[in-house]
Amino acid sequence: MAKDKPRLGFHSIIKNNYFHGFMKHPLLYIAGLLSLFACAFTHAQPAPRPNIIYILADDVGYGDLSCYGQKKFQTPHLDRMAAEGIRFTAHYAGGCVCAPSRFTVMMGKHIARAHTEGQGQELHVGDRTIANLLQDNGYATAMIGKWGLGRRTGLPNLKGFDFWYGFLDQRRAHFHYPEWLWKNGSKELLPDNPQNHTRHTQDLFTREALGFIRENRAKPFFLYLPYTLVHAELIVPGKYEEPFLGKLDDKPQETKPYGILHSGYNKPRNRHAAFAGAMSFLDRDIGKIFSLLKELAIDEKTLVIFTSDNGPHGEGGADPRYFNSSGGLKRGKGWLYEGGIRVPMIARWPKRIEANRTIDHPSWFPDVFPTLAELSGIELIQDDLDGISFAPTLLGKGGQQSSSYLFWSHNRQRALRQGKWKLVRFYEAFNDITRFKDELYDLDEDIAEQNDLAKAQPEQLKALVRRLTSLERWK
Ligand SMILES: [Ca+2]
Repeated sequence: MAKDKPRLGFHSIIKNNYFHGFMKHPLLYIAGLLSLFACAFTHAQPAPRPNIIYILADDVGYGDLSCYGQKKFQTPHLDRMAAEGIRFTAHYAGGCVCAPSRFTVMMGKHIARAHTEGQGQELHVGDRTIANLLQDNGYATAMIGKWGLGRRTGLPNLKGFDFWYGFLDQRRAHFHYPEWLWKNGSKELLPDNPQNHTRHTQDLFTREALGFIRENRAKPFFLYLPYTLVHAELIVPGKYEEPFLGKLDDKPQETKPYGILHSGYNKPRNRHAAFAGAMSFLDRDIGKIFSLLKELAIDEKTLVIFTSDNGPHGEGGADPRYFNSSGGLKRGKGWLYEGGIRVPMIARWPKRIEANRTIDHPSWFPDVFPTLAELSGIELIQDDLDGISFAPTLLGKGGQQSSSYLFWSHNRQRALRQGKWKLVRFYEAFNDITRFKDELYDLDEDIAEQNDLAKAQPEQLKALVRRLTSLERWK
């Protein structure tokens, strides 16, 4: 059953009030706002409250996991996670590049209402994240990895995270051997790391993630884990590449000496082996997380979700064509065809989520906020979100509602999915919505978006165009 989401205007009212009084009593004002939100926005229910680990990989394509069809390498821990949980085949990121996509997952709103499209923007003062909600309802919370949602009003500690570690900005996060990382607002120095490659961020993020889980095992926790693999720079420790050397049609490339940050990507010597190695590195750490959950006897209390923020990239030497990283979908990162936005998504929660299921329910990042709220027993009283909880699907219950539409926007592209139909629009110029080309696809018959039905299905096209036109008002 399709459901239109209400729009209450709550978000903008709060935002404007804040700026009015901020200069005089900022701390009091923030405290007041938080209590207002806590009272008006939610109502806590006693139980059950699972731990939640939301793992957001960077630029992992729909076809980059062996349980989603990858043939050139294996991802055994993710495959096992899928076998023990549920695998979504029609889950969408909120955008086709990093930051916009992440805004939608944190805020539960589509890309235009999350007031971002490009990179380098901030969460505003009044923006309420899923972490705010869980924190206010007794969860210990952590963000470990790449934040990318602000360095001032959008700092993770202002957006619901008790603990945060990693990169604040996107640009530095392209490099896996930085000379420092943020830890709760202080710099953790990693001297000589860029030169000597002593500490890969994947190891550091996992170290902190395992530490946070261990430390908070006795209380409900929310761990947001936006890893930076497998985004460029495509440099991983040799031991991960080694199993693939000579096996993936590599032609060794010239590489520069290491040691210069932010001067462009260094190429991996064996780019295919490096990519397969990076995926193996990521997969290994998924295994470490599950091992710890079992060791601490909290495996059955913990929901783990794995997904990716957008489609596969070709940056820094990556070769998505060779690996079929889009899994047969059209294009990849930066496009609103399926390859840019449809992503792998696996959820595992022993005894609550039935094992070994595959589901084609269309869902997307804005759904994550209400889903986690529902699974945590938090009732959203004033629901200003664009997402719809997919908790009924996870738990195998009936009554799953569907969004009446899914919507994406990126530069001069727009895309809209309604049921099986998808409209892709290309504007000819920025800031001119009068000149464009529309394409229409039937995703049930043509998931690869090869057969444009815009001319053959004028009525369907008209229906989607009507909706798209109404959504342009958010721009
Ligand atoms: Ca990304």
